[in-house]
Amino acid sequence: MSEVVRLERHDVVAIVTVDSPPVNALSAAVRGGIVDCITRAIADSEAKAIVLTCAGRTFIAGADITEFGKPPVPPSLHDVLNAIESSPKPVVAAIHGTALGGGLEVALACHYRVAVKEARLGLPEVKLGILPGAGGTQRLPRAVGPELAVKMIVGGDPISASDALKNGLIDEIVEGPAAGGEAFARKVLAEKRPLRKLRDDDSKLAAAKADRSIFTNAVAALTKKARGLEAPFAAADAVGAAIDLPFDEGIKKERETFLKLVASDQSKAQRHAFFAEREAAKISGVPDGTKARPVERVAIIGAGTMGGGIAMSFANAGIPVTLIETGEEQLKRGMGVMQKNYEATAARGGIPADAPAKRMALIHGVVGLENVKDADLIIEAVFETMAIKKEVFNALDKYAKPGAVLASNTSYLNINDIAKETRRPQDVLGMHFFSPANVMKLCEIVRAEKTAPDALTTAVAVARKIAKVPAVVGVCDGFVGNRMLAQRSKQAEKLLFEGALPQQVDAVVTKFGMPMGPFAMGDLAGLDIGWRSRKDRGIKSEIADALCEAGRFGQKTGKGYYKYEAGSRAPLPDPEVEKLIDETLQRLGRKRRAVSDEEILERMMYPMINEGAKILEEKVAARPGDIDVIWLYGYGWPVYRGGPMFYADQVGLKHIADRLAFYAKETNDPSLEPAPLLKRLAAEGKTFASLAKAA
Ligand code: TC6
Repeated sequence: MSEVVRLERHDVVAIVTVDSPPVNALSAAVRGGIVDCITRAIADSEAKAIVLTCAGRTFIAGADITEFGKPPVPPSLHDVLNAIESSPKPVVAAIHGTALGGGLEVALACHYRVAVKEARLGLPEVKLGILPGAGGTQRLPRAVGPELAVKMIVGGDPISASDALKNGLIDEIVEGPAAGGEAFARKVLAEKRPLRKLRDDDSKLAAAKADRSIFTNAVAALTKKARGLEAPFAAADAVGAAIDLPFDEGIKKERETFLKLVASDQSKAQRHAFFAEREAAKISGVPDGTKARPVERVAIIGAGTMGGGIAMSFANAGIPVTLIETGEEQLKRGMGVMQKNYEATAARGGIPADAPAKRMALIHGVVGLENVKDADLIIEAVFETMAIKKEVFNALDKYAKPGAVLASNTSYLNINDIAKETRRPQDVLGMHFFSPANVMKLCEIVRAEKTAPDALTTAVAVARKIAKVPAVVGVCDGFVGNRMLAQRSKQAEKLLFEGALPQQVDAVVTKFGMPMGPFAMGDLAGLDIGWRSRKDRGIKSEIADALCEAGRFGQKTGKGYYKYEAGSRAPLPDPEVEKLIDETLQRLGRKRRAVSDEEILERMMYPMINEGAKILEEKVAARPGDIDVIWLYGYGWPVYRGGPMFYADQVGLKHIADRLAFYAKETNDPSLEPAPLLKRLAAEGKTFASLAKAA
């Protein structure tokens, strides 16, 4: 039987090693193993000091999240910490990889901490909708002071080993974790250093005790962006308790808040998002062990908004790219936009001052498609017209080296048709980035009919390498995200015909937690694009057409569904729009009715969920969690609502199916009829999540 925690002794130093892949999470077995080994090391009269270290790729990366919500199994994490902290022999944590959450809390209970220089240390619990529940909110402020503690606990981002050393979180940077930890333990013994217990050391709290603004200012800066989230505020309160209360009372408060948060809907949603993101990286239907093709050189075709954003994503990850344009003029313009973009970010303090030059040096701009010849991955980001895409892929077939993965960034077009332009359809797939591509994390990886498994694996691996969140989807109009969004847009427009105003619809959607409503989004994207395309197709949309005929193209003309003051992007409701809507409805012989916020919310969300059900049935998405990931990372769906399919399960599928059937009848709209899969699950009292479990 393989032991998840083992004990050995190198003369006077006992070494406790956690060995529980993949990330040494604190499962019941690991907790039990640590308590057992620490107890045995204390009992071993030969051992004078103890090192706690980990095998594999990382130090303990946290509590075992899969155990949350299940009945607790002893020993608790508090029992583990007590066993360590109360040890009469010094315990040294030796850290490599990531010491996160409960992992860092274990280290904080040790008397000393050392880490290798690549290590990262953090308390990311807020990202799971909880707070550090094993003393982290009380010990970390005592280790590094409340200001940095707030930053780490309320913000949730880890810090580097060198910052940890600078701020007193670790005692030394070492070469290798186990050997370094052992050497440090010998030093502690030789120098007869005392047992340092953070619980007993309030020295770093003194400044904030005297001037609470140190703490409140740090909290204000971090909670600004936490709209709708419960955990960051609760975490801030818990750190406040470290300043205001004795240690044991602070721990009690932390524990109470932890138990409340871990049972909350928000935390369930955020934990779902964590696992859904990791599941999404696993491609269904691809044989186990399928290896990604090596990608050393990347070429991007088109230096427009999308191509430039994609190139920046690679440069941000330190990967050189060749950016190809058809002419010097276009190339110069594209390179200029990226340069300006980087400079603006640096001026805001978002990246170091020398980053723009360093990153631009990684983007090699050239003219001519023949420059793709050395690339292992080629991403096409030219105009969204099938004829042009076909032309490009035709040429790529001629110039690209054998085995190169050929990706299109199309957001709607049929990848099967694009692949047919080449003699290597097995190498062709979609990599649909979202605008602005250097910021948005989602990448829909589109699997075409003939895409080879290893081409898909390559695209997923590359996306992760440039810090994107990949989700594999099938071919259909708009793929997953935009196909669902189209249903929402359709209902948004219909609501205006029935009596709602743009600001009412948008307010309901933003109150739900989306960053923007459909009309503000339309103004941002520009209303003229849709207008032209409707004209080409001979389609009418009276209100949107009337706006465009009045020269209201959105933000770029200072007015659209809203008006905008010069230099501002803040949408302001405009009585002229209301008048224009009234006139249009009168002309069409329609009467405005009062539309409730509840109806707006249901008609914004449920049709998208219905489309999601169709997408699952057609197997365009493999799992409901993949759809959630797409909405979380591509459209700003609030993480505390877990994604549309998770949200649907919370609301109840029967309710959603009933309401859709109701609206289909009420508004005479057959597209709102519940999808067969939704109907079936609703009738069986099941959830979308049950499909993932059955798969
Ligand atoms: C906490 O500690 C609270 C304490 C209070 C208690 C009172 N549990 O991300 P990867 C799995 S809260 C269970 O692909 P990487 C993951 O699902 C926790 N499983 O790897 C995946 O499984 P799969 C605070 C976990 O190298 C596999 O490990 N800690 C956990 O890109 C590999 O994961 C955190 O929030 C876990 N805690 O990144 C840290 N962590 O292979 C969460 C990972 O079956 N973890 N798995 O799909 C991370 O941020 C990253 O996993 C990483 C490694 C940076 C540790």
